[in-house]
Amino acid sequence: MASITKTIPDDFILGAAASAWQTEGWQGKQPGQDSWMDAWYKRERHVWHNGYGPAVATNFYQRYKEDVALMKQAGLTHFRTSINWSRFFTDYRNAVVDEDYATYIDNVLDELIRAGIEPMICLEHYELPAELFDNDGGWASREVVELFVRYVGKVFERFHAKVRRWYTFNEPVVVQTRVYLDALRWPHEQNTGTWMQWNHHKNLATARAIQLFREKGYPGTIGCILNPEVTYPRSSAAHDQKAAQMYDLFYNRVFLDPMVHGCYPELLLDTLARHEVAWHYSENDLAVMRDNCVDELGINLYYPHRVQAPSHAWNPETPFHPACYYEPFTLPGRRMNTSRGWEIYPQIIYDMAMRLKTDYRNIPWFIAENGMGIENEGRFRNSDGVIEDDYRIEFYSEHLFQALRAREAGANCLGYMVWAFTDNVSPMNAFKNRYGLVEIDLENNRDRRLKKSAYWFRQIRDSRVLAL
Ligand code: BGP
Repeated sequence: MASITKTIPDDFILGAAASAWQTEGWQGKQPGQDSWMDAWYKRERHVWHNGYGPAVATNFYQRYKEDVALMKQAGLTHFRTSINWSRFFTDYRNAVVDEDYATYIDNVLDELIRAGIEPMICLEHYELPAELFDNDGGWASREVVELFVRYVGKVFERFHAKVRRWYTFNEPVVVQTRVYLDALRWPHEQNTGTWMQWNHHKNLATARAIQLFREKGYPGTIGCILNPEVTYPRSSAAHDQKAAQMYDLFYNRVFLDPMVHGCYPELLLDTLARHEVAWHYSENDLAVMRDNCVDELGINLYYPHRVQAPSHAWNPETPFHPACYYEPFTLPGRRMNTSRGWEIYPQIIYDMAMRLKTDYRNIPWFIAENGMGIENEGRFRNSDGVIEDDYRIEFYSEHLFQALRAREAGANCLGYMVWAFTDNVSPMNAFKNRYGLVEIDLENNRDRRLKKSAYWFRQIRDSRVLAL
């Protein structure tokens, strides 16, 4: 059967992503350098996978040279990871840099550059220092904004000659949504005001980091990695449309609008005020945000979000939760990744691209994460020991196809990065779901082995042709 092909433009990024916390491990870490995720893993033993977790992770800290050689073999043009804020200082409040950790970052960057792979650096990806969460209330505190700006200032100063693409946060909406809207994690308190305060302080911290970056005249671009969920209403009926509009407002636009347009949507401000949600901002904050929008966005996309109008009326006596406007809808007959419980619907990439084109001034963006987590991948190992992950190749091909199609339709799509380069630690279940182009063999000294998808990646990078 004839296949459909697409040419991949020469300047199109073909990369893979990771984060410091999910790969580095605790080797060389000083007391007091836990991130809030480390602290959570220490408290909640159930999230470890057969005893494997962030303590050693993939041991990228000691094995980065091996991994960079594999990146070269797999043909990556770019590699995205983060710097671990919780390890960057031995004293966060006085900004005393941990020289060992800073030297390690320097070495990683040098190794990537020597291999011809461009580093893209995120400044926070699960790495808020535990102390600032436990003692200061995390991003509810204005002090944390100041400490973050000081941290990024030190990072820019040190590494600006080696990095041309910076991102303030990875998925800034997620943590406070799990903690303060869904009350799934400590302190198990539902509080929409605290949730909005975290959002605001992360928006402000992004604008302040951008302001600093530009004032100092550092070369390159700065943005943020967002995970807007493409939200589809169950039907075209007005009440379902409204449900999708409100989910989009509270989950997506709360970051997209300030970062790209420099202001919060009126509807968001009005809705929060109407429900008497307590959060604070100053006119000066809004001015800084207005004047310091992102250069580009990374977009993490995995699955669609489907909603319908709520089936029960909201009880006005209970604290306000945005879910009073929507509830999840399950599409009958949907395609699923059953390991992760996520619907597979590649059209999300095209639909998001068109949204960014029309509603967000066609800002430059790239797919910063897209991937498939699978349990027990060892069952797909062939007689040569290689995991034959054809399901992942199919998943990547279908999603990359939509990104290329969107680019042909005028979207400002700079590239496509898979999650993840190697298998790594997932916050909810450590190593249970494997995402990598490269296997980490936990039972055998964490040996690395390219999966079939890594050979596929190399082949499309060399040919610059994608065949479906
Ligand atoms: C994204 C995160 C990644 C990664 C991925 C896979 O939302 O940015 O850090 O973990 O999801 O999800 P999970 O690890 O929960 O399976």
